[in-house]
Amino acid sequence: MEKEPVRVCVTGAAGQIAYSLLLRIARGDMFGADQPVVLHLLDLDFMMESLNGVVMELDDCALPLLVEAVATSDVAVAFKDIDVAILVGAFPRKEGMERADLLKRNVSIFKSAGEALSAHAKKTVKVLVVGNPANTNCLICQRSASGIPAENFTCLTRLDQNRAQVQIAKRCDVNAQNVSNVIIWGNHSSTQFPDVRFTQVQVGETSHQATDLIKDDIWLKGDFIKTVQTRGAAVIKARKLSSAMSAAQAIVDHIRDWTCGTSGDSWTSMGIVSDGSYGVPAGLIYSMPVRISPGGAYQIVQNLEINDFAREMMDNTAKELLEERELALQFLA
Ligand code: NAX
Repeated sequence: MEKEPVRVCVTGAAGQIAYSLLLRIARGDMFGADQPVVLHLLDLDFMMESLNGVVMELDDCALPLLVEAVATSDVAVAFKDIDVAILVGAFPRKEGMERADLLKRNVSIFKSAGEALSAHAKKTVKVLVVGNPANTNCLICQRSASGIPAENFTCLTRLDQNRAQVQIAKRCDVNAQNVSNVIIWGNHSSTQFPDVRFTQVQVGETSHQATDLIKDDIWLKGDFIKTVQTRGAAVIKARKLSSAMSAAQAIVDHIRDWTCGTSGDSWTSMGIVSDGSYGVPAGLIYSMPVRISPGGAYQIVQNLEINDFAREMMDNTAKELLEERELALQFLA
């Protein structure tokens, strides 16, 4: 018997990330080749003509798993009974704009999104915030969504993890698939800490510690971290547009792992509500390593050794998030 469709809302659905993402969801990359989907596509009023064009294209793909694609600028329609919310739409940073202004605009968007999720979505809805500043937008959304468990709110740091994984793979001359257990700690910003102290690299039949294979602490603590932290800016400089294809891939990876679970002993990084583990202030949305069971329950990977270098990096990104939170909460009142 055919499965019940999964209802997935994507906001910012007329934008460039969505353009790379929607086909991936509709053809089964996110939920599997036997899982029908209904797409709820939300964008602003003035983008409806463009969004209708995207829906025409989705129709024209003649996809067996796509039951329906609904284009709307009404959150009540967009969030009605959804299982998954992928919140991509956000107010973009404009030239000369102050950080406080950007936060203010986004607090208003993500407060409304949280309230609307609470009013219209399933109480089990899984929420992934992509729009920047992703961690703090997620925090505002989570706090505004009464009746939905805090652990259902996550933000995207998988793109950072994928970027780090590839840097290590290139350095070790292996495929990215052979690199596991990279961690992204903290904010999806240039203060994030890509941590490869526990990363494994499979070479042939043997698994090695990445640090033993690479044997270059100066690179690992220097250029490697810098490259991952500033990769988004490097893509913008080259493409004159921000990452879209790779962001879509990371969104697919994040939701697929959150739905199907991580495999074996491996873990992945997600921005989640901190429970105080590793000395991260409770309540912040902070990227951490998690193991996920099929269905979506996740646990923070515990008992990883935090040395002085890691402590400093983790505290630095937490400090930035605390400042963002303080500013954002002023606008939430
Ligand atoms: P685009 O400007 O191409 O698209 C954004 C879309 O969102 C537009 O169609 C706009 O009309 C819509 N929108 C704005 N406010 C909305 C609202 N309140 N409700 C519904 N729709 C709304 O941006 P795109 O390149 O798709 O990027 C979207 C967001 O992702 C940005 O905030 C960007 O900074 C962020 N990113 C986050 C990443 C992450 O890893 N967390 C990586 C990629 C990306 O930089």
